[in-house]
Amino acid sequence: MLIFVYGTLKSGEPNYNLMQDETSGMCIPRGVAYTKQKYPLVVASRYNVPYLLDKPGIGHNVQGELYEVDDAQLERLDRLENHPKFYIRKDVVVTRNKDDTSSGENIAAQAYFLVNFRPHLLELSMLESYKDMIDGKKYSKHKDRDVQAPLWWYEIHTDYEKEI
Ligand code: PCA
Repeated sequence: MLIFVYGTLKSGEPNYNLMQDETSGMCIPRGVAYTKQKYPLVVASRYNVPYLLDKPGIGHNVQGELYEVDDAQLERLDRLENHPKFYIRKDVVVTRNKDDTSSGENIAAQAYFLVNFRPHLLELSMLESYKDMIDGKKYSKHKDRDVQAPLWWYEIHTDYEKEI
C-alpha cells in the first residue's frame, strides 16, 4: 500500500531513519505529493510534534512524500505513531502536482491523522510543508522525552485527561 508521510518521516526529518532501514520491511519512495483537499497541519505540544488534523477544507494542500510499504513496514510505522490510539491511519487522496489539487489525478493513500484533537490546535499557524525547527520549534524524539506517552497526550487530544 501507499503511505503519505507529511511530518518527521519525510526525507531529512527526524524519523526518516525508519523509512530507510530495510531490514524489517519494504519501503520504496514514490515521490512528492500533495493532499487534494486542504487540511490543517500544525506543530504542537511540548515536544513540537507535527499533526495533520482531520478537518478537511481548512489550511493548505499539504505537501508530503509517498512510499510503498509492506505489512512489516506498516506495522513499524503504526507502532511509532501509536495508531490507533494517538494518530489514526486513514485514507487520504493525493496528487503529484501542486496545481492539480482541484482536478487532475487522484492517488489513494493513507496518512496518520489526529482525529480527536483539541480545538485550540486550529488557532495555530497552519503549514503547507513541515520542516523541523519551523518557528524555532524543535522536535523531540521519543527517546529524548522526559514524559512518556500517553501522559502528555491531553495537551492535544480530547480523549485523554490531564494526568501530570
Ligand atoms: N510522522 C508521521 C505523522 C506525523 C509524524 O511526525 C508522518 O511523517 O507522516
